[in-house]
Amino acid sequence: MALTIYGSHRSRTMRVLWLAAELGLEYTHVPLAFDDPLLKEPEFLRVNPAGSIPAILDDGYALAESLAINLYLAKKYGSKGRAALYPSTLEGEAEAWRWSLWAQGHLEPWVQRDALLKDLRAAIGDHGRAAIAKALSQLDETLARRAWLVGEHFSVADLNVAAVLSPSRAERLPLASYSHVKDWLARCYGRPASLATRERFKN
Ligand SMILES: N[C@@H](CCC(=O)N[C@@H](CS)C(=O)NCC(=O)O)C(=O)O
Repeated sequence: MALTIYGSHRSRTMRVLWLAAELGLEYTHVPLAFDDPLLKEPEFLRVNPAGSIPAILDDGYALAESLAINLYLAKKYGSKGRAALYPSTLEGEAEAWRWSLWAQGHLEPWVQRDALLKDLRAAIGDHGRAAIAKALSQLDETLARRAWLVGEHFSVADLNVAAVLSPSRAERLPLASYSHVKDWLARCYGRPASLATRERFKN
């Protein structure tokens, strides 16, 4: 197996680095920053035609989109064992897709860093805040009923949604009103692989 992960940890690549740590994967890390001109050069565009990070090359297979990368890696390398990161049933798999797509479509656009939200706010008014409240309420109601998003243990679905609510984003959100989300995030980010990844890529 030869896995290369492209992207600085100061980007959405962090969520792929976290997942790789959960799986104990070995990889080559190419820490390109989001504004590195190399992202728009032919060599990188062959890996990701969108010219953005994260992207991976796994035994010659190129893939982009952080949450898709995590689903792919979790399915390929994390499908076995009692606490498998990738759900073992068709329904569980569908739930992992559902939560990942939900996080991408209904959560991530609204929890972008403050600067971006500030720029958007003039155009969107309070809509962004209402959308965040709606998404967090939905997540909180789900987590009031169950400890993890899919199945009985932590899975790639939890990682993908928690990654969108990264600590730097979460600290700006009114999480005190969403105690189940707050507790779940603490459990996700308290995992040894998360702590180790954040320690390893702290600078
Ligand atoms: N939806 C994509 C977003 C990728 C993205 O926007 N990446 C940023 C860095 S976090 C980037 O590379 N921006 C530079 C660019 O798009 O030119 C994902 O989740 O991977």
